[in-house]
Amino acid sequence: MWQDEQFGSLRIGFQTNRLLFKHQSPYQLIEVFETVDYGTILRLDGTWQCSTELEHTYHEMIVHPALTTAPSIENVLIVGGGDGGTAREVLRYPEVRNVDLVEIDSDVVKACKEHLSSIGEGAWDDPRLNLIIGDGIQFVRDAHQKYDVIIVDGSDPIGPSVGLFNSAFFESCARALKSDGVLVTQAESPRVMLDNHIGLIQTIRQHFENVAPYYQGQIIYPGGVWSWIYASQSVDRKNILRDPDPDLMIYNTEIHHAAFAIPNYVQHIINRH
Ligand code: SPD
Repeated sequence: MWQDEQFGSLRIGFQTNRLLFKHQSPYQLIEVFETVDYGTILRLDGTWQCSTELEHTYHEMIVHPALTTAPSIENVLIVGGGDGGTAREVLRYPEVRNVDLVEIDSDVVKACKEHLSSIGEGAWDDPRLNLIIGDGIQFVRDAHQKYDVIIVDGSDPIGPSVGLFNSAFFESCARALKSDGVLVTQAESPRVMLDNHIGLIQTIRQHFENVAPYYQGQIIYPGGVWSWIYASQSVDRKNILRDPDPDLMIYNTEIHHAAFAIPNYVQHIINRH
């Protein structure tokens, strides 16, 4: 049986063996499928999130550009990321002392721990991880401490993640970050969600001095190429301070520098604003 995500007139489909889990949480429809070739896959409100076989690119790219360049990485906040993959990558660094992971939907965490457990791996049992079930937007707004790194690993700007794309949220993030902290957020497909992508760059520029989108291919999301945004007040994203783990599947220092190359069709629009 084929299952897909439909994005306008585009479909991204997987051949699946069976449905493992389906539940309407207070926030979204959660579905988990066993695929024929790509492991177990999570779909939220009809949109693919991660598969056990194809998740590494996304989780490595959302984490390591920030974690290799931020001057300090002791205290990290993850907003979203209920599958545990982003936490797993952050916790590779022995310098990390505390990770607050704020996920709005406890049912996503439950489903991922049960059906996609290889994604979170040991992260869930790591004493440095502090899982908070709650609204990440409110959490950042009320944050009393300052983080070294904030990573926003939400879904698309619909449903529970819509507030993770607006100016007020990034204003709170700027306040909750140290002056030499680094923020990274997932930033949609530049190819088929160009307005969202450009809009997010402009929004984050209202609150951070240095704002740079970066890119990498993704099989499971519409458009085939995905993006993240790196933002800081003072940190030089080109200055890699820590060696990446050589066991990573994709991320290395050359990928780091290459990923920040901006395609012309994006650069031309950025130049006009
Ligand atoms: N179109 C879906 C974008 C989802 C990005 N977040 C995925 C969560 C993986 N931790």
